[in-house]
Amino acid sequence: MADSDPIVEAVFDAVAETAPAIRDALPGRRVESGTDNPSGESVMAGDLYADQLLGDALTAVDGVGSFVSEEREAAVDAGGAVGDGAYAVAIDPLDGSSNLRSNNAMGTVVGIYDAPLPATGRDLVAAGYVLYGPITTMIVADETGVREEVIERDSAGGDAEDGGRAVSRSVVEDDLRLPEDPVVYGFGGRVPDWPDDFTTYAREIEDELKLRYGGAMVGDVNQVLTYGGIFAYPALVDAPEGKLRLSFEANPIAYIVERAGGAATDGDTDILDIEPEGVHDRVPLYVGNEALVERLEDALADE
Ligand code: AHM
Ligand code: MG
Repeated sequence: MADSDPIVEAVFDAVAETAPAIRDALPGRRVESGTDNPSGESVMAGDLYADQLLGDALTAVDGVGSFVSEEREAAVDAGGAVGDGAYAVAIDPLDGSSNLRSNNAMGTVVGIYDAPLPATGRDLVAAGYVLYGPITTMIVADETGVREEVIERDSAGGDAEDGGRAVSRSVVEDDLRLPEDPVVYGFGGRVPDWPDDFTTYAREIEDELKLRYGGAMVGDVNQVLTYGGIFAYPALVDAPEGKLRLSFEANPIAYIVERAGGAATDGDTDILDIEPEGVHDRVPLYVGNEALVERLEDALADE
């Protein structure tokens, strides 16, 4: 990758350094916290803990002017003027946290915007996610491309020489591209709740690709990045905006997949061009290999 932006690097350092602590804290936080988030969903104890750790770490980064989280109603002012040298960082602290009970994959999604939120995905300067799988990986995307890193706690626990950093980031893939021949698909929501035009498209895809759906967007999108294919959390008959949030989930994922050579749409418009009304807006998300996303747009336009 080309010389990277020091603020962006500092944000990903902070996320990487928080990841092992989040992971360690999960075993005791697999229960509901008793509160709802601004989207009206029940929050797990793990969501709250991850939100707290990431909020503390990211608001301490020089150059982060504002911190916005899926779990918080309002932005946290971190000092510095967003759009004038400072960035707004949006996170989904624990994406797929309903997988805590069943012990399946989860992640942390990060979007770094050069504009106060709500903003469009065109204001992203970088985006990424941590995937808490059998190993902890971090996908980092900026204007130069996409890379995959493995995050590990240093066995020495950090020392004075490296500034006390207790976590290492090792690049394992420095130019991640979507494979040209798609292999997997994963579509969210109950089939009876899908609109007919999407169901017709899904029936075609089922004949061509292999189902991989794990209920955590980060895990499911990582399969698409690895093997090629398409992930969707579609518009539903009773929820035309789908489930996922534009600022915290859809925009960062669209940015990553587009930088890796793929495409992302709400069914009609490139996700990155969508003008939000509020920071917790939801949007249908269809993301993956360009040809599959184009076919999806055609299928939805036919109705
Ligand atoms: P969350 O951020 O509250 O965990 O919700 C988002 C998650 C996504 O990771 C995933 O794609 C979707 O919700 C799964 O929903 P469902 O359980 O309806 O399949
Ligand atoms: Mg999420």
